[in-house]
Amino acid sequence: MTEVKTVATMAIDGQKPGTSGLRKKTRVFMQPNYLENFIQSIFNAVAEQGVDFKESLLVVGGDGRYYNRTAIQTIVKMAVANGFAKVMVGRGGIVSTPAMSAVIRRRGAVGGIVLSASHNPGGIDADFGVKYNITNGGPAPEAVTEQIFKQTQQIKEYLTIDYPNIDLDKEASFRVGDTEVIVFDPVLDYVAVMQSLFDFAALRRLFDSGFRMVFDAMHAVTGPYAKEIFENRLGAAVGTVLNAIPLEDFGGGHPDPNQVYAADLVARMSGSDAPDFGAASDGDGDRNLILGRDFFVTPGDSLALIAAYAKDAIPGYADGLAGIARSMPTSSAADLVAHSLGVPLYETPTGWKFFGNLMDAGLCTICGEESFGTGSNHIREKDGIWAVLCWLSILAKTGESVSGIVHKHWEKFGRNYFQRHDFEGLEVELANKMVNLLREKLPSLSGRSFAESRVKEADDFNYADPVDGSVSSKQGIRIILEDGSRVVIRLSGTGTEGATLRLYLESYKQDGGTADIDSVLGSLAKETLALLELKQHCGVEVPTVIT
Ligand code: VG1
Ligand code: CO
Repeated sequence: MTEVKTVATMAIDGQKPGTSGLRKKTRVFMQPNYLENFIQSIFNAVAEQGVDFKESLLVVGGDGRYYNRTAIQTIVKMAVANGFAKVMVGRGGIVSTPAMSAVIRRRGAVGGIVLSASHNPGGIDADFGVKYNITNGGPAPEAVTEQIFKQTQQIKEYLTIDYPNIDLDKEASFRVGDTEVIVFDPVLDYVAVMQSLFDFAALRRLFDSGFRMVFDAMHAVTGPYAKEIFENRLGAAVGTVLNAIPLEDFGGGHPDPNQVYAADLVARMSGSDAPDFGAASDGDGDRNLILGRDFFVTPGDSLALIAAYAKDAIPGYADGLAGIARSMPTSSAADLVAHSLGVPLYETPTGWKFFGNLMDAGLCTICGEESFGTGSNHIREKDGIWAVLCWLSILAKTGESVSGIVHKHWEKFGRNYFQRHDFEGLEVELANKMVNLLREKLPSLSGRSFAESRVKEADDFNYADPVDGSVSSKQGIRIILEDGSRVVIRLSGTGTEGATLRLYLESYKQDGGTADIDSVLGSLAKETLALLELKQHCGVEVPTVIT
């Protein structure tokens, strides 16, 4: 039964990983050999690096979406056939992205496979995804995803075994051929990492004092983690965690924790009887939304505030920060904090894979992206529950409200007004053509008047990794104005249908932060759309989502 079977296959087009793994429609992944080809290509790329599977542990899990369980069974059989010494599988197939990173690091795994399309909806007619994380626990960097892609183009066969499906719902350890298969509870590994960073006793006292919170797990992966940490360990009231049971279609929702898709939570956080604090996480548990009573904290401000308070409010960072990193489109609020702390600030392309080298080299401690991602060097992924624990620690330490803390910060540092406008469902060719035309215009923009100021610089962001020197080009068009305002324009690399244009708008003011954001950023948005000729090229002019 455990005899290795070599199955002939043929290369399938389009298996190129994007910003975060390979994401496609679920039905695409369900086509014959589609998943198998990609998994074998990952194994082939890892083997090419000289890894001996006979000595190696592989971790497998996903966010619980439709096809998760089927895919896990396929992967376990392929891992056995490929000769891994050990395969660890999350119970119920549920492993959040940050927990995967923690488990890989704590258990010394060679890597892990996360089955998730993150914040994209789930279901047979929605999205599925596969992401490979390397030995440091982080998403495979571009050099590795390129190798995987190369393998997908030349694959001729994959290895598997004929074997009954394993029981995913019972913790157990058993042998399949020469491989030890372990079904384990990843919540415990994750909780241990959180306990090593945060003062759980102090957070318990916060809840004992009557502090009220709601956490929306959006029927995605964080439910079991959040229940264990907030309700069981920290004593938050039972019912604090909403939508705690992971569902294959996320209850029909869009597990993207922002003001648009977490509208129910935003409504619960409004009015004078609202809880003190609200938070949510996405499909695979790496993003976070932070809300106060009638108050939304932008991810850029959240990153800046966590960095500013970490040393005093969180024991895991008592020695201070080595540096802060943010993706290029993220607001510069964190830069001001880095400056005041006297630590370096690194600006990377979009995608968490670019932070790994910086953290491995000890150059930065805390990282963040405007797309509701924040994290630190405790693992190598962004971490939704970690961000919530950071905020709870800040609230416990200061005894102030969420909005009070943010307003104080704006008084001291000024405010980086920031919004992202997404235009989804554009035709790929038209969107590419439009962005290419803008790229051609860039050299002629400098000096031209733009949104009540003038263009100081316009370029396409190129990144040279300070650790290994690798270069990533065309990572987003930047238009920087003389008054310090900025627009970034790029196309999404995580979608599964059409193209999504993202406009990132930022304007800095030392005004205590009280201006109306739409009036601050309005002309910047308008002029950028005119410059892009979005309406002429793509036939739309109103964003589908504003965050
Ligand atoms: C988006 C975000 C990016 C994030 C990526 C993965 O990518 O902009 O900041 O790292 O999603 O997050 P893109 O290419 O669509 O802009 V997740 O939580 O979807 O793994
Ligand atoms: Co995610």
